[in-house]
Amino acid sequence: MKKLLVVAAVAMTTSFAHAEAPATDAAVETTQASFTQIDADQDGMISKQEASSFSSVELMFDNADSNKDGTLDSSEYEQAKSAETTAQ
Ligand SMILES: [Ca+2]
Ligand SMILES: [Ca+2]
Repeated sequence: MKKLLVVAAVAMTTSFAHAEAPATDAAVETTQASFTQIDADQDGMISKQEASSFSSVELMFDNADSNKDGTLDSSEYEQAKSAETTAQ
């Protein structure tokens, strides 16, 4: 009976030793999506529909669309992004 306890104890410590190391979550900066990330169909323009997947982009969309053609090109996007970070 005593032997069985020892075996059980050894089995327990072994399983603890093999416990997985905590997975390190790669800290991904999600605050600013890149233009190519937002441009889902890769046509070089961010449509309002594409922007709607990114709330931060959707919010600034109308302001960012300086030529009011309903889409953002990369320069409009970059400009709006830098304007946003320099604001306040
Ligand atoms: Ca697009
Ligand atoms: Ca535009």
